Amino acid sequence: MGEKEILEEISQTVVEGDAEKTVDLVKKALEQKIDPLKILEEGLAKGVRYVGDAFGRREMFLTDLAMAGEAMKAGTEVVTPHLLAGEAVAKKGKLLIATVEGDIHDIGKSIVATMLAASGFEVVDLGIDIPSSVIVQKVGEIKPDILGLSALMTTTKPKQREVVEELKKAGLRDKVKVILGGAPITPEWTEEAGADGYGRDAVHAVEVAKRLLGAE
Ligand code: B12
Repeated sequence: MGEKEILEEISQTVVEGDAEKTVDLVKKALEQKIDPLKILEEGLAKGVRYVGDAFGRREMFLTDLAMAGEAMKAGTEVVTPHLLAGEAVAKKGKLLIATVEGDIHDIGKSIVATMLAASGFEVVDLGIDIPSSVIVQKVGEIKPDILGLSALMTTTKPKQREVVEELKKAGLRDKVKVILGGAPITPEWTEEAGADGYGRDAVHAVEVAKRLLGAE
């Protein structure tokens, strides 16, 4: 199987929600030395986004979404160690990352966390559904250079702005750069929320984080 076919097949098995088959194919792709990032974006994520869109059009159901999510997660677990296997990199800074309150989507956030760790950031991942007050408290404790906030739903993205506002109230806003991410996030929203940057995907997130710290 060529690269294109295998990536296509991975995305298809995610759509079908077949975690076992997805894992097998991901292993096969890695054996064939296909770029782990391509496996993530053009294989796994492509499949899960397809299901998300079909769910949005009510052509697929919550169980399909859940199964595709599980297949994506299983595949991601096989790929991520390979992202980290690159050569040693200089330490760049500390990143605190969380999915905002009310939101339990964690696949994209975890990929971003892994990519940033692979690029030399020290990463603290608070997890999912984290209240703004807890995030702000952790910023005070951990003193990260960058705070990453993930929100996958239009209903939870206002929480990103809430965190920025609470950082201001706590006198911490100028001590940390805030980057946003998640499917509904746009540059316009980033500005509206008062954040410093936004990452379209994990590769872009690394670029933006480095740029904000002035480290190339
Ligand atoms: C898988 C999935 C689920 C899984 C999540 C499993 C898990 N462990 O995460 C399950 C089944 C649990 C789920 C549940 C729900 N979901 Co859902 N889900 C999805 C789906 C299909 C894919 C998300 C995903 O993993 N994508 C793959 C990853 C790799 O991409 P990503 O998350 O976008 O992340 C990338 C970038 O955005 C960026 N990024 C992400 N985070 C960050 C953070 C930073 C700091 C940076 C810089 C970058 C960055 O980099 C990532 C890597 O490239 C999306 C569809 C979509 N288009 O997003 C719907 C979607 C987000 N879900 C949706 C809904 C409605 C729900 C539910 C409410 C359904 C329900 N009725 O119960 C619940 C919500 C529960 C809750 N309270 O959060 C809607 C949201 C609609 C809206 N209001 O905006 C969507 C858009 C589907 C749709 N079209 O309707 N979901």
